[in-house]
Amino acid sequence: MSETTQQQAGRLIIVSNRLPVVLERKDGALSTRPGSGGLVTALAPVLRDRGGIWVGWSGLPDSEQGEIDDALKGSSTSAGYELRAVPLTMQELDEYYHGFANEILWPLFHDLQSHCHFDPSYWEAYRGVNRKFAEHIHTAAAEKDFIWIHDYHLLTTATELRDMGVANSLGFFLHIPFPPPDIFFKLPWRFQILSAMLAFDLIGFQTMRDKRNFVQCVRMLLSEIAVRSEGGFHILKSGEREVRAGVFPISIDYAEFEQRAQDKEVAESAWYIHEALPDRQIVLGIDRLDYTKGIPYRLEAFRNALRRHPEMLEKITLVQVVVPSRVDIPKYNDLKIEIEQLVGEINGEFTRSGWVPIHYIFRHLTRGELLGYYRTAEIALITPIKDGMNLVAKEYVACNLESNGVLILSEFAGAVAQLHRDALLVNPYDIEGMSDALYTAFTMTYAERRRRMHRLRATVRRYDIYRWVESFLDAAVSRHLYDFPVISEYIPPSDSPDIGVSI
Ligand code: GDG
Repeated sequence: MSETTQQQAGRLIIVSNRLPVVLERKDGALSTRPGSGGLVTALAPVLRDRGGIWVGWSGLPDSEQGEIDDALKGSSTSAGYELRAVPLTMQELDEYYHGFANEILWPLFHDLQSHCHFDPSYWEAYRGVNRKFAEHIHTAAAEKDFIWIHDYHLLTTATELRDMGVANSLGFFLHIPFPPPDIFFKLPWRFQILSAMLAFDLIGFQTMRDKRNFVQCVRMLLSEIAVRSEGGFHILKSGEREVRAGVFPISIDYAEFEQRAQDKEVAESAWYIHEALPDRQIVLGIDRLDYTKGIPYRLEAFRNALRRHPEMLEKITLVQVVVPSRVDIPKYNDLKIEIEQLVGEINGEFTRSGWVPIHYIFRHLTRGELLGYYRTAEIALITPIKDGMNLVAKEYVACNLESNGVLILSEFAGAVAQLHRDALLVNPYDIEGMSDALYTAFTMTYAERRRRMHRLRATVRRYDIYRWVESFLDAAVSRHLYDFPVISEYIPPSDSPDIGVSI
C-alpha cells in the first residue's frame, strides 16, 4: 500500500460470507484451522500490519455464539487480526445462501436465467441476513476504518449500514460477472439491488465488460443518477454522493504457486502421474461442480476431437477433476449425473487395452496433488460458459515451470481480458471449435508453446494478487483515480477465434 494510503487509513475491515478459517467439531469440541486461498493470503499481511477484523459466517449453522467466539479467539491471536462470526440459523442459510445467493443471483449473473428460482421468501431472508451482517460490522467498526465487503451474497449490506448511520468509506468487490441489462432486468428485485449497491463508495469489477453492464443497468433503471467517466472509473452521482466503479482483475499469489510447484511432494506427484499415463499428452480440466464451468460441452468437444483425429487416440488423456460443490441443490446433482454419463459413453466408445481416454476424478484434491496436475499437464482446457475470472487458468500458468504447456481458454472467462494474446481462445458452446483448438494444442511445436507460455507467465507474475489488493485499497482509501493497468475489453473477433499458431 502506498504511504499516503497508510497515513490516511484506519483499520481494515474485511467482510465476506464465510470467515477465512474452517471450524470443525471433533468429539464434541470445536477446533479451527486456517482457510486457504489467494484472498486470505493477500489480505492477511495487510490486516496484520494495519490492524483489522474479518467478519463472516463461521460455516456452522445453528451454533451457540459463545462457543464459536471462544473457538475463534485462538485463531484471531495466531492470525494477527480479529475474526468475528455472524451467526446464521439453518433456515437463514437455506433461504439466503442456498436460495437467494445460489439459486437466483449466481445463475442470473452468469446469464442462466432459466436456472433461477425466484422465490419471494428468499428475498426477505437475503435482506434480513444482509442486515444482520451490517449490525455486526456496525458494532465492530470505528470511525476511520475502511470496510471492504465481498461478493454477491452481500449486495445490500452497504445500504443497511447507511441506514444505521455508518458514514465510513465502503468498498465492494464482485467476484462473479455482472450481467447485461436484458438479463439483470429479469430480477424481480432489480431496483432494490441496484439502488442498494449505490450505497458503496467504490465498486470493483473483474472486467470492463462487467463494469459496463453495471453502468448500463444504472443508466437505464435509475435515470436520475448522473454518470461520467474519469481516469478509468465511472462515477455515478446521486445528489452529493459519488460512487466510483472500477476494474480490478483478481489474481493469485504467483510467487507462492511457482515456489510450491518446485516442492519435492509436487515433483513426486507429477512423476507418478506421468508414470501412470506414459507417452501421451495430458489435458487437464479442474472445476468445481458447477453448470457455469461448461463441463458437458467440453467432454463433447473431446469426443469430437477423438472422432475427427484418430492420431490422437492413445496419445492423449483428459484428466477431468470435478470438485464436489453445492450438492444439495438439485440442478448440481443433475449435472453430476450428466457428466458421469458422458464420461462413461466416451470411455466406452474409445477405451483400448492400456488406454482410457478420460480419467474422471470426483473429489477435492490436496494442494500437492493439484499442483502435481498443474505441473504435469501439457494442455489446460478451461472452458466455462461464463466466469468472473477463473483462477485455475492463472494457477496453471504459474505452475508451468517448464513453459511447455498450452492454455485453452474460454472467451467468456474474465481471465481472457489479460491472457487473450497467448492462450488459444474458444467459444465454449462451439464443440467443433474447441475440438480444433485441442488439435492445435496437441500438434503445437515446443518453440511456439514456450513463446506463448513465457508471455503468459510474465503477465500473471506482474499482475498478482498483491497488486490487486494494493490497487483496490489505494483507489478506495486515497481516492486515487486509477492505478491499475488499463485493461482493454476482450471482444471476440468477427471471424473465427484466433486459434492459429503464429509464426
Ligand atoms: C469465484 C468466481 C473468480 C479447485 N479445485 C481444487 C482446488 N481448487 C481451487 C483452485 C482455485 C479455486 O479453487 C477455484 O477458483 P476459480 O476462480 O476457478 O472459481 P470459483 O470457485 O468459481 O471462484 C471466479 C473467483 O471467485 C475469484 O474472484 O475467479 O470467477 O466464480 O483457487 O485452486 N483447490 C484444491 N483442491 C482442489 O481439488 N486444493
